[in-house]
Amino acid sequence: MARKSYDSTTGNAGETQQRGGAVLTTNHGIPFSDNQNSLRAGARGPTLLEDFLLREKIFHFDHERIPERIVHARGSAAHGVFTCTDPIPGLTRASLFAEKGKQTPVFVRFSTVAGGAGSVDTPRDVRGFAVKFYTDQGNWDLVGNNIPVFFIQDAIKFPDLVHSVKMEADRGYPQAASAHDTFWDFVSLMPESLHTVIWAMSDRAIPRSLRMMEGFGVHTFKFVNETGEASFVKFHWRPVLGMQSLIWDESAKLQGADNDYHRRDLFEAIAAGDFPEWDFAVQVFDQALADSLPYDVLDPTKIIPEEIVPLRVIGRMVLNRNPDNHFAENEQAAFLPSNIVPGIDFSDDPLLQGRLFSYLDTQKSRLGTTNFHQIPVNAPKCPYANMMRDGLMQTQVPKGRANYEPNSLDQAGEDPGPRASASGFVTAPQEVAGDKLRIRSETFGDHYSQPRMYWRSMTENEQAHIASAFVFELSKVGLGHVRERVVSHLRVIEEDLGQRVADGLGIALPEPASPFRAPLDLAPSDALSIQKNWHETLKGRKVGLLIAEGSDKAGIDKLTSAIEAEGGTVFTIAPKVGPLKLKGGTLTPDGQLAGSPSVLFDAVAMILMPDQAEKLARDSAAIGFVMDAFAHLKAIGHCKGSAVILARAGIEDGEGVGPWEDLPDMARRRYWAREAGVRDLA
Ligand code: HDE
Repeated sequence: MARKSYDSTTGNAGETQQRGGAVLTTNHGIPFSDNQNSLRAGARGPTLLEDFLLREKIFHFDHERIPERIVHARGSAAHGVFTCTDPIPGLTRASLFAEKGKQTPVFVRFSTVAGGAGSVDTPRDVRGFAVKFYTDQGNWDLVGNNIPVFFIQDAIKFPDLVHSVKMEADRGYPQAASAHDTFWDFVSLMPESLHTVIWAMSDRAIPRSLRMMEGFGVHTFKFVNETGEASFVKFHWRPVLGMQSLIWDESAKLQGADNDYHRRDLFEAIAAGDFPEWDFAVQVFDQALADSLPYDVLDPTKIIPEEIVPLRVIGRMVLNRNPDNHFAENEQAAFLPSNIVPGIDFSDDPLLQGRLFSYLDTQKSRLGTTNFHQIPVNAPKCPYANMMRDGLMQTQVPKGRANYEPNSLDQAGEDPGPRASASGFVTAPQEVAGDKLRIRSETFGDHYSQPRMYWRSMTENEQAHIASAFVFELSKVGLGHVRERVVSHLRVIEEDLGQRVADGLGIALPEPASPFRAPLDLAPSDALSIQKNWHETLKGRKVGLLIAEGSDKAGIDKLTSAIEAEGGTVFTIAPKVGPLKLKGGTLTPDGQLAGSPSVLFDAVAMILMPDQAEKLARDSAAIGFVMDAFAHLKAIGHCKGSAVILARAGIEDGEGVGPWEDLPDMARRRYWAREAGVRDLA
């Protein structure tokens, strides 16, 4: 019989009650009768060791955390489906590309690289773009990034790169930032990093949304068809919403306004049925094409511009389901570049070759067992069987004696277990000969031509952002010789870039670095620019609408439906979050002004009565709301009454600033031409 006791959940004297549906039990199924009090000797006496309910609960809690990923610790994930739209059986026997309309489930994890699991979403950083295809021939993990090149050419440099960019070893900072001595010291001594560094200084490294990033397999891989013919292939993800990025000041402010900006954006979009989509494209080429290029296709610091090898779209990925549990799925997801399916093969890219070892190894230390493939998010969705047995946390119960192969147990009527099949994975035959050496091929020796090509492919604004990012990062570097060495490389990429960065830092232009190979003038590629490829759309864009007591409901409704009709969303903001009396009705705003700064939105609007606008014109949160929107080159729509707020902020009507009725059209873009007037860029 339950004893009378003080119920800590209601504050009343009463019997401990069972709430909710399922019965609360221990991990071994033993039902709890009281989840509020531990077992004591007397109402005010000591807790008893015997309390197995308490001990199991605390024991499990104490071990809730597992080691975070050494890189890419902070990630956001979703489930989805890949559909083949253009089958390519002539190129590969990979079953997921065999038929038009064939669907393959996927799990995708996006990540920042340098920060810890609890760090922020919007630092300047490369983003991971890891896709697990659960094909009917096993899992294929395409573990890529949102930047198509990498910092180093050989896996043996990876620990040095990562040590240099992570927080400095003695002081434990900075978190999630490359703007410090050790990173720039390392890259300035490793000119092979320059191509990726210039991408990382560009707007690619501050994406507006995970839904608006491109993804790349980075390395050259191989396709192998039914007859064993192999070709080279590079993999690309193209976001259907188009690429968008943040302004640097905006991304820094977002780190205070919403640490989870990208994670929330992805989760909310999927929850609202606004599913993010990517086209999947391949660049397929042969040895002759590879031989014709002035760089090596095995070098992961190089791209092949799509003007040279066009992209062929062969599929579409839709992310349509949020994880049910962050830990079980996102944290425990284990991606392995070595997970490859028949019809796809590795190239000899030395970075890829090193990755094939690293990821398998790291899962053992992170997930603690060789059986990590049994965790639901990692398990193949096709049947799998082999003779590997036992190990920590074996959750399967293999039957029979056949745990070795070959065996003849079938002759005794027993199940002999699985056998290798001729249709299984076959490595594409390739002649390999050479001396055993520790050497870097001379074909990997040009470190400046492609950064130069990237710089020349940018718009003026984009170039200014890159130069300013270098200035910002190097201004956080205390070691003068490191700053100078970086600028000495930038001069070789492009004199103008070196000069602008030196001027921005206020240092004399150092002697140029001496390249191993003189840089070439490769043709610029428009496909590399975000601004040149901007999709003018409201889809996926969010408008922050500032309202207050007495605002016109008809106007709010009209603006909201115009934005929503084109796939955008409206977030209403008021000085208080409680229900508001409006002219023509009531409305409960989505957010409070102080907690909803304009950095959270792609465009802003104000629909206010004159008296409320007067009041807000004395509130720095409202002034900051429009000032930041203006400085971040966003559209601002306003009513007559709210003009007083703009006047106080010193903002006049002009391109992208006008009546709220024009906002649906204005909100499709950023106003790059405004930038020179609001920011002193390098
Ligand atoms: Fe990774 N990388 N990496 N990496 N990487 C990891 O594996 C590593 C590289 C990438 O969401 C780790 O499970 C080495 C290139 C992504 O779970 C680790 C080298 C590219 C993710 C590891 C590289 C990537 C990782 C840490 C040089 C783009 C996150 C935790 C040889 C093509 C996957 C883990 C996820 C994660 C090692 C270089 C992308 C330690 C040794 C190049 C997206 O194994």
